[in-house]
Amino acid sequence: MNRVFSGVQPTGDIHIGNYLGAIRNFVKLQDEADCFFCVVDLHAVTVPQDPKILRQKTLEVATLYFAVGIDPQKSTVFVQSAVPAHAELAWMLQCITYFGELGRMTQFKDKSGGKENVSVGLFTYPTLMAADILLYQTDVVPVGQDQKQHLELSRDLAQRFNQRYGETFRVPEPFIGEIGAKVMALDDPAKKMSKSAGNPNNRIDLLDDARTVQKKIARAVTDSGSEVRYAPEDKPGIANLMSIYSSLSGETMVQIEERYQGKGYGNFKGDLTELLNAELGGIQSRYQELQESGKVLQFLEEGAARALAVAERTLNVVKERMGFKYF
Ligand code: AQP
Repeated sequence: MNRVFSGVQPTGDIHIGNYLGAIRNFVKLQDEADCFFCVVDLHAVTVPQDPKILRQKTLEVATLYFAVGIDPQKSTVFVQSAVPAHAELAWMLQCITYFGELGRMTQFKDKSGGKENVSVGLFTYPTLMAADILLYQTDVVPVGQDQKQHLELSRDLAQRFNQRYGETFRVPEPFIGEIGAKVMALDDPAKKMSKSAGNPNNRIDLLDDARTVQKKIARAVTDSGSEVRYAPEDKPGIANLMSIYSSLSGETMVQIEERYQGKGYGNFKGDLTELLNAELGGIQSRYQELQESGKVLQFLEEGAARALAVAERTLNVVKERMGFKYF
């Protein structure tokens, strides 16, 4: 059985980009693979966080994992900081990662914005991500398009370590869905939808209520004209909304174009709002039930125990190979 690993940062409100690009695929994979899904709170502190809010957001992401359909009996769900092996392996991998490799990471360039006073953690974050993945001898990593470059580094580091110290890590493959792999911002379709964007109209959050969704879709940037046509170059705003529509309805772009021929943006946006609210409504009621059940911490504790056992096995081999084993 294939091993799957992926994670989400508790850095803000989880949006439909995180859902359509990554989390929804987690649910599908859990029936065919041995899955490990993590809330990567150590990654979150690469930028300043209020500890109370971080804890609250970590539990929120975990609850959302279960609310979208990740089953704690089928998948191992846990919080990264509960398994110390992640930070330990990250250090060892940092020592075989080149400065130039990390300097080329586009996400670091975007997030640091060329400033000097960003944390070293933000720079080395892709190495921690490699440790997360390699610890579990992962075959497949379901991620959105934006994580492709980081995943390539994980593959390079696995191969480099194996070459220097002997076969130790499985070399992971990305799993990037065809539709929804890069959901763009509603207020600026040139940028990706993002938790940390200042303007909340950038995104639809999984916990947005129906009225908020309606307002955000109504305000979403479209393009001049009124034709619902999939043309990412000429009509990036409407193309992005069509991708979201297609991810939710399963219809192709041609089917959507046919359905809205001569009907204009208003009709299309109204139906998209309904599709979104139907999907989010189900997630939100399960979220509510899970919160009331008080079971999330118990699921996370059980998940951490399972993750710890697997991670320790890999870490022990790594220590032996690197000359860190004495007793
Ligand atoms: N816009 C997106 N479209 C499709 N997939 C996306 N992902 C993120 N944004 C989009 C995927 O969601 C998973 C979890 O993301 P993350 O928490 O690791 O952080 P990120 O990639 O940096 O996402 P954000 O939302 O932009 O968060 P912030 O603002 O905190 O950096 C990943 O698989 C990612 O590919």
